[in-house]
Amino acid sequence: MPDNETTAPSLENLLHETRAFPPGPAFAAQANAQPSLYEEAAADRLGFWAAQARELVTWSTPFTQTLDWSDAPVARWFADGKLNAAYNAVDRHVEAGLGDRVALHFEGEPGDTRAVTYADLQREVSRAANALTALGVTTGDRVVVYLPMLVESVVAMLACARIGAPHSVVFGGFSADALRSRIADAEAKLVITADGGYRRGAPSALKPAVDEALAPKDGQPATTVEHVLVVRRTGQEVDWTEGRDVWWHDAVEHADAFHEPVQVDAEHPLFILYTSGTTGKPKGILHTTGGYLTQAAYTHKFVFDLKAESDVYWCTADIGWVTGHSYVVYGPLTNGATQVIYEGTPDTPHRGRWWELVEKYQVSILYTAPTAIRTCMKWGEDIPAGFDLSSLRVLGSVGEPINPEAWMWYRRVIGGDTAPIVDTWWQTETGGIMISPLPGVTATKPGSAQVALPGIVADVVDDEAHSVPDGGGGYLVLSEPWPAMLRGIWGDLQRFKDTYWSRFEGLYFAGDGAKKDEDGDIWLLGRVDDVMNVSGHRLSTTEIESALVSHEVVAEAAVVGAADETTGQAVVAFVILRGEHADRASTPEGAQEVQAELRNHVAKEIGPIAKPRRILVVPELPKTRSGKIMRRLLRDVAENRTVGDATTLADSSVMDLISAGLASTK
Ligand code: 6R9
Repeated sequence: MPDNETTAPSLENLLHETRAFPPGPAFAAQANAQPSLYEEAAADRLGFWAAQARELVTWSTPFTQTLDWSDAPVARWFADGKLNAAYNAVDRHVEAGLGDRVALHFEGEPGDTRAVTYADLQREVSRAANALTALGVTTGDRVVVYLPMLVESVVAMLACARIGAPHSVVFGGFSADALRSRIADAEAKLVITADGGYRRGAPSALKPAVDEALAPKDGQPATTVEHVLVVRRTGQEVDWTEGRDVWWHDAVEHADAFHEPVQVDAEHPLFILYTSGTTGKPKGILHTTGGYLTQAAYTHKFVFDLKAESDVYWCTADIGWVTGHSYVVYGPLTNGATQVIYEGTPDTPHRGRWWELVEKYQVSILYTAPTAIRTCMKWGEDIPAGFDLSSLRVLGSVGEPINPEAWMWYRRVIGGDTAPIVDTWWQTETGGIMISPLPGVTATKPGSAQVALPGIVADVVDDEAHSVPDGGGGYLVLSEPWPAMLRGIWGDLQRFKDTYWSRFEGLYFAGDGAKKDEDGDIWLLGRVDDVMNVSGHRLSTTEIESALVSHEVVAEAAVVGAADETTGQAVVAFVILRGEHADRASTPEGAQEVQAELRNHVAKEIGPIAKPRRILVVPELPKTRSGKIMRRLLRDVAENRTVGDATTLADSSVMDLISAGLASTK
C-alpha cells in the first residue's frame, strides 16, 4: 500500500441507502436456496462442503479427506479424490440421458447461430482432446487459449481439462506483448487462436498478434510453443508458419470422436489465469480441479437459482476473464444448464442487440456487469422497452460495486420490478462467488453484496485486523479457506504469500475496502491498492505507467483511476515529457498529437482496454519524501475536485504548478 495515502475509501452516499426488497413468496417457495442452508453450513462447515462436492460433482475416485490446511496458505481440498472436469461438464449429462439438451446457443455477431447439444459437445471436446494429444500435448502441459467468444473457445478449454493440460486463457483484447509475456511465464507448449472474430460489424484479426508474440524479440530465448492451432472464423488472410501452424478444422474435425478423459487428482492444476496486480508484472493465478469445480457448481446453482431443465442462462462475460471461466464454462456446464454465448458487442448492429437475444432465446437468468448496465441506462430505457424481457427471473451483477441508481434501473427496466438482483462479489483469486444475496432468501439492498454465502467466512477488519462493529468500515478479509481459492501464483509462491497473506496474520486480504451496515450487511467500496477497475476489468496503475514510460517521449508517468459514470473508473495519465520532446506539447495541436501517440502506444503494449481516457502533460508529479507518487492528489485533479492535503509532499508547490498548467491548456 502506498504510504501517506488515505486508505479508507469514501462512498458515504451508499450508507444512506435504505431500500430493501424482500423475496416474493412465490419465488421463495420454489427457490433452490432455503434459509436453513446458512445454518447447515455454520453447524459443520467442512461437512457442508464435502456434501456439496459429493452431490454436485462426479468423482472417479471418491475423496475421504475434505480440507488439509497444514501447508497454509496453500490449501488442499478433497485431495485424495480423482475426477475429470470435462467429464463432469459434459459426458455425465449425456450418460444421464440429457444428450439432446442444448448446452450452448451460440450467436455470432453477424447473426450466424449454432445450437450445440451436450452430445455434440461430447463429440467436439473428445475430438479436440485427441487433436491436442496428436500435437504432443500431455497431462500437465500448459496451453494458451487466445480466442474470441466462439463454441470452439469452450471446446478448447474443456479439451485441455479432458487431458489434464492446464489452460491459460488470454483475453482476445490483449496485445501481442501482453500475450508474449503470459506465454513465456506459463511456458506454454501450444497456443489455440483464430484468424479473427467479429467486433462492431467487422472482422478483427487475432492471428497476427500470436505471430508477433512468438517471434524472437530483444534476444529473448526461443518460445516454448511448438504448435499454433488456428480456428477459421472470419476467413481473413493469415500468415502461416509451416510446421508450427495447424488449422483447427484439419486437426479436430478428422479426429476420433471418442476420448477417454484423464482422471486427475483433485489438486491437479485446472487453469492459470493472469490478472493485474499492484506491480507491473501480471500474476498467474493458479486454480486446481476438485475444489474449484465444487464451488463453481454450488454457487451457480444457489446464487442463480438454476433449474437446469427449464432455465436459459446467459452470462455476458468473455472467457478471457474469470467470470467466463466459472460462470460460462465450468459452473453452468457442470450443472447441465442451457446457455447463450454471444460473440460480439452489445451495440452491433443496434443498441437493442442484447435485449433482442433475451427475447429470442427466452433468457431467464442474466449475469452481467454494472458498466454494461450503466451504458444501457445512458442509451435510454426505450431501447429495452422495445423487447419482451418477461422471461427474465434472476439478474446478476459482477465486477465492481453497482451503484444504487444502476441497481434500481436494472431491477425496474430489465427485471420488470420483480426479478431478484444478486450482486456477487468475488475475484479471479477466489475462483467462485463469495459474497452475494441468495434469491428467495435474502431481502436485497441496492448497492450491497450483503452476505457471505453459506460455507464462506468473510469479515471487515480495521488496520489492526480487529473485526469492525456493524456500522464500521475497513478492509474485506476472508477468514477461512474455501474450496475454489487460488493455490498460488504460478511460479512464485512467495509473491502469493506476500500479496494476500502478509497484511493480516492468518487472514486473506482481498485488496478491497468494505463497510458493514447496521444489519451487518457488507458494502464493497472498491480497491484500496493501485489496481483500477475499468468496466469491470482489473488494470494495474503500475503496468500502464510502465507502458507509458517505455515510449521515447515520456520521462515519467503517473496513472490514476478517476470515477466515471459509465465505466466505474477511467484511466487518467499524467506524464512528464523528456526534455528534448517537452516543446512538442507547447501548442494545442502538438499536445493532441503526443496524447494520441501515447494512447496508441498503451493499446499496443497492453491492449485497447488500458488506453488512458485522458492524458495530461505536466511539468512535475507530486511525490512524498520517500519518492512515492501521491496518486490521491492526482485523483483530485482528475476528478475536478479541490486538491486535498498536500503537506506531506516533498515540494508542496508542485500541485499549484500542475493545476496552473492545466488551467492554461483548458
Ligand atoms: C469476478 C471479478 C476482482 C475485483 C474485486 C473487487 C471488484 C468484483 C464486485 C466487485 C464490488 C462486486 N469486484 N465484483 N466489487 N462488488 N459485486 O470481477 O474478478 O476481475 O479478479 O476482479 O473486482 O474490487 O477485488 P476480478
